[in-house]
Amino acid sequence: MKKNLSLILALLMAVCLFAVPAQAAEITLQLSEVHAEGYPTSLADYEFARLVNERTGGRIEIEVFTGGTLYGAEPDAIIALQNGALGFTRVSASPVGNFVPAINAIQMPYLYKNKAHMWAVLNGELGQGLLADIESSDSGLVGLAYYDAGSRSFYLTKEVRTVADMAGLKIRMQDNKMMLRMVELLGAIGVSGIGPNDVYSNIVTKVIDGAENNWPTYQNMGDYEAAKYYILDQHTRVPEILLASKAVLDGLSEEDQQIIRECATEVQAYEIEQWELKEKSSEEIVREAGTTVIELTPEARAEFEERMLPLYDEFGADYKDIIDQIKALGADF
Ligand code: BDP
Repeated sequence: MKKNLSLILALLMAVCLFAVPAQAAEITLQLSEVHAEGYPTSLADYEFARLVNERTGGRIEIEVFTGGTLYGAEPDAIIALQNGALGFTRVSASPVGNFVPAINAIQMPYLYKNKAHMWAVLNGELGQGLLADIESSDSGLVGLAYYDAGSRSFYLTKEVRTVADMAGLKIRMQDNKMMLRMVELLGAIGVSGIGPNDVYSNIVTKVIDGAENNWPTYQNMGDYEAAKYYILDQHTRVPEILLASKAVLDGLSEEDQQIIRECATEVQAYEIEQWELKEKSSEEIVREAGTTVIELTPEARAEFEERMLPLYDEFGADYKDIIDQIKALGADF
């Protein structure tokens, strides 16, 4: 009888333990992402949120909003960070260049020999120094980590094999003055202010003749169904950046800030892994769909590179030292 009673008591206690609701988060922050569910950066956002939640014992919850549902235009998400209206956003380094011009130094055209060169720079002293510059500038932004986004190429509704073929084409560019100037140097017309989720409809309605991006975005946004020429000029490698609001971070304890920084850095390896898989599968999908993938002749490619050279003086002069060091590092790759 006694034995039964203690068994019942033990059972009751176990039930009570499991019935206690999970501790509600003390702090809930939001993260804005333009990509759809399942895209490498979206997966990374969720992993970041999961790690932060776990390491703060459930005290901090990060709600991830994908597909641009919170902010469809990356500059708007960045401004929301500055105002403290948003906690985090994962964006391309490109729009960050309009807020922190030094960030243009890591996304100059034809800067890196290859992906390994880029990662040596980003995860080395130069890249980490520039990431820290985001925070020490008066931008109100904190750069937490870089993620991969491959290389960007033009995609158009018209066949382009040389710079001359670019004349007069209307091309959607990211919201970065340097990128707009880039297409101007090619004789085309840069169009900004179009969020990545609206590129497809703007091609279909002929507002633009195309845009530029990596394989995954070209495929995932469905743009490859509207602009059927992918010109493999690979003009830039623009990494992704996970940004935080300085105002929001400052409101957290030192310990929590530290956890957030560590988790963002840790997620980089995971994002790169997911990126590699997606880059391959996207390229396959695009090629199988009958897209005309144009490999430029070495001469044509050299012409693209040459025409973009003035950007180094116009936008890179203040960071010449850093850019020269980045280029010098290329000798090892
Ligand atoms: C993609 C980036 C995304 C940008 C988009 C764009 O992942 O953050 O918003 O390009 O072109 O590659 O706007």
